[in-house]
Parts: sequence; structure tokens; C-alpha cells
Amino acid sequence: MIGRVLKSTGSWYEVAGEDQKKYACRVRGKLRLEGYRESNPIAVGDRVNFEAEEEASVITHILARDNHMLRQSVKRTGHASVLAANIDQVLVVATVKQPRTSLGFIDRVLVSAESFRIPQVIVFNKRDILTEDEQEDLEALMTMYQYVGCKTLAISAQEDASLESIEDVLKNKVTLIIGHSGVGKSTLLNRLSPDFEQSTGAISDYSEKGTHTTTFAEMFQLDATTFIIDTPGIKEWGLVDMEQQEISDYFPEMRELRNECKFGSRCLHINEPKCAVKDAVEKNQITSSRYNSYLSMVLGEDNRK
Ligand SMILES: Nc1nc2c(ncn2[C@@H]2O[C@H](COP(=O)(O)OP(=O)(O)O)[C@@H](O)[C@H]2O)c(=O)[nH]1
Ligand SMILES: [Mg+2]
Ligand SMILES: [Zn+2]
Repeated sequence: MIGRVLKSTGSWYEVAGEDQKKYACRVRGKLRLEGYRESNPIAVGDRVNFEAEEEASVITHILARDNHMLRQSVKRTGHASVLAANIDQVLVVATVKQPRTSLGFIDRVLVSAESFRIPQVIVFNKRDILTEDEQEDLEALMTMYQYVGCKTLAISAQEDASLESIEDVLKNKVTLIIGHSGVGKSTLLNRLSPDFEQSTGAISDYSEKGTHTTTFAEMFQLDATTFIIDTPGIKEWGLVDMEQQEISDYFPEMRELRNECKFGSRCLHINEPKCAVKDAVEKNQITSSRYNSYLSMVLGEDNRK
């Protein structure tokens, strides 16, 4: 039978079969997927062939992926791992406060997704706790991200009577949710489908700090064609295997301009002469916030916050 991997704990996989039933699966021997070095490189979202059995079903093949999202495993020295496969969009859950999500973090996730050609959405949660000034700041932020082609929403997962705006965004898609702990991912999941019963609260936030808790992504099904992948425990986001020269390709507002730079695709837009990107920053056509994020990525500073 063909199924979709909902959860992986390393040795067991939870698979949703075509028959809408869930199966606990093991892997027999070593599975390989073309283009990947790891043996048993099964990720959440993978489509697999499996032999359905009462007790222990067995995954026999991993089907070719449409796409995948990589993340850096552990610290700088660690290698990259596949966070999820076959996703339609990445949804960043961010907050202006409690906790504040840095724009650097948001931009690094957007750049990663863009490098895998996966569309992005930003949802700013906890709008209920913002002062009027903070609401204005948030609107400016949303305008900035809309300008670079990102869909943005402001919600209160806790207080909004209806979450229709976000339900529309999720409908009929597989969505990978990324955000720091404490921004309200589990609260949102519980609101979207109360059967999920994800534990929420700030406590897990603190117990996770300082320890290398492994991140296990998990896929939840909202209806027959709507899936959400939650990724608990993400504290930082690093770019994986990206050449300095290619980073501006993943900033949509810079991508178009780079042909106009004197040094063309070799321009890093730092201090080269006749740089169209720097000109655009000076004219405020590219915001200094995005440009600073870009610089910190190219210079490799601060890449992991
Ligand atoms: N004020 C407010 N608090 C929220 C909202 N959404 C979540 N929270 C609270 O923020 C804390 C962290 O939420 P949780 O869903 O566990 O975040 P997660 O770590 O991203 O899964 C909890 O105490 C929630 O009750 C919201 O929209 N407004
Ligand atoms: Mg959570
Ligand atoms: Zn340039």
C-alpha cells in the first residue's frame, strides 16, 4: 500500500495509508533514496510503499520526493538533515513579543524555503497583546514582507473567534510550520482541530533550553487533503550549504536587480562599485532590515539565531 509518513522516531514510523488508517511501521534492512547519502533517510511527509500487517508493518520503498526542506542538525559542525518532504508551503509563526521573533530568524527561514522553491507565509500570532504602537509596527512589518511576495497574516490563536483566514491558507495543502517555541504553534494546532490535544505552555520552553533535544517533526491531518507539519524545539535556523554568491537569488527583491550590478552574478552587494542592490537600499526600495539580514547571511555572522 502507499502511505504518507506522519511521524518518525528513528526506529518506528507512523504512516497514514491510502485507506485513511494509521500504521506503525518498521523498515526492513537499509532503504536508500536516490540523491541522499543516508541509509533509511525517511522523513515526515515522505510517500512510501509498505506492507500492511496487524502488528508491525514494513516500509519497503521511499517514493521520489517533489521537494524537501533541510535544516542544520546540531551546531555548526553538524550535517544537515531532512526536516520534511513533499511540502506545498512553509508557514513561519512569529510574534512581536512574548517572545520576540528576530527578523533575522524569519529571513533565514524564508531564504531557506526560497532556495528549495517552496512558497512562504508568515503568521504573526498574539496580536491580542499588542499596544497600539506595536500594532502599527506590525502593520509596517507585514507591508514589508508582502512587498517581497510573502503572504502575511496577523492572528490571535488564543482570542480570535474565527481562524478562517489561516484555514483558507492551509486548505488542500501540506504546510510545514516553523517558529520558536512559545509563539503559539501548539495553541494554533489545537484550535484548528481540537482532537490534536497538543500540550501548550511556556514550561517546555525553559526545559528545552541548553539541552540538545532532538526535533521530531510530526504531521497532522486536518481533513482528507489538508496536512500540517509541526516542528517543536526549533531555537535557531542556519543556512545549509549556501554559496555566498547565491544568497541574493533567494531575496526576491534582489534577484531581479543583480543583472544590473556591474559585476553581475559575481557581485556580493557589499562594497562593489555600481551595485544595483546597494543603490536600491539607498533609495529605500530595499529595506535596511532585509539588507542587514542579507549581509549577516553573506558574512556568515549570526547565522544561527
Ligand atoms: N496572549 C496570547 N497568548 C497565546 C496565544 N497563542 C498562544 N499563547 C500562549 O503562549 C504560550 C505558548 O504557546 P504554545 O502553543 O505552547 O507555543 P509553541 O511552543 O509554539 O507550541 C502558551 O502559554 C499559550 O497559551 C495568543 O494568540 N495570544
Ligand atoms: Mg508546541
Ligand atoms: Zn550588487
